Amino acid sequence: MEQRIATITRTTKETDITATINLDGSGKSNIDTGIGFFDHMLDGFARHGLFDLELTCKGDLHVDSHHTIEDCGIVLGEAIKKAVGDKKAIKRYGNFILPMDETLILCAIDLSGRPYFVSDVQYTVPKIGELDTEMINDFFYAISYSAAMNLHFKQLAGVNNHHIAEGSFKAFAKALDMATMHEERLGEAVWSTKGVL
Ligand SMILES: [Mn+2]
Repeated sequence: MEQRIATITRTTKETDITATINLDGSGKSNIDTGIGFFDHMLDGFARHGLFDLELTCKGDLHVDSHHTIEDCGIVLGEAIKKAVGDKKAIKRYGNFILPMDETLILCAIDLSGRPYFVSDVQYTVPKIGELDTEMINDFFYAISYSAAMNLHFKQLAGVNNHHIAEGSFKAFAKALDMATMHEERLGEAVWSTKGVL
């Protein structure tokens, strides 16, 4: 099987980011975004999706966290898109309902080639550690657009904001792992009536 590894580097006046993802990894990660809680979330994403992920970001955190988090989403989405490649023989759809104590988060993905993002996940505090909670949906929105995926989140339950955030990143990891898995019965085919995704 071809290696499904991709590296993306993106440099602007606001951020300098390099990300490498291996879709067929073992959950190893090396993350440094300058935002501790965000690193914790991306570490959980790699571990629970069994992706290997290296991501470093030098962002303008003296302004605020907006550029760093949004741009990390853009770059991670581009890396996922490149690593998935021609989408031959992948399951395409993935979903997971992830419990974390009182929290329950549903994530559903279609690697359709068409970006669309829907989420009703809500936070009741402005910050978790140094992460601005309003940026979490912006992060996933950026991924859905740059990876050209349809991405849905439903918050089925949740009180603790740390759990809601972590449940979302882990549910996304599990759903993406499922969507990127190979389906042997497809042979070399792409799972679409159109023949391409
Ligand atoms: Mn945690």
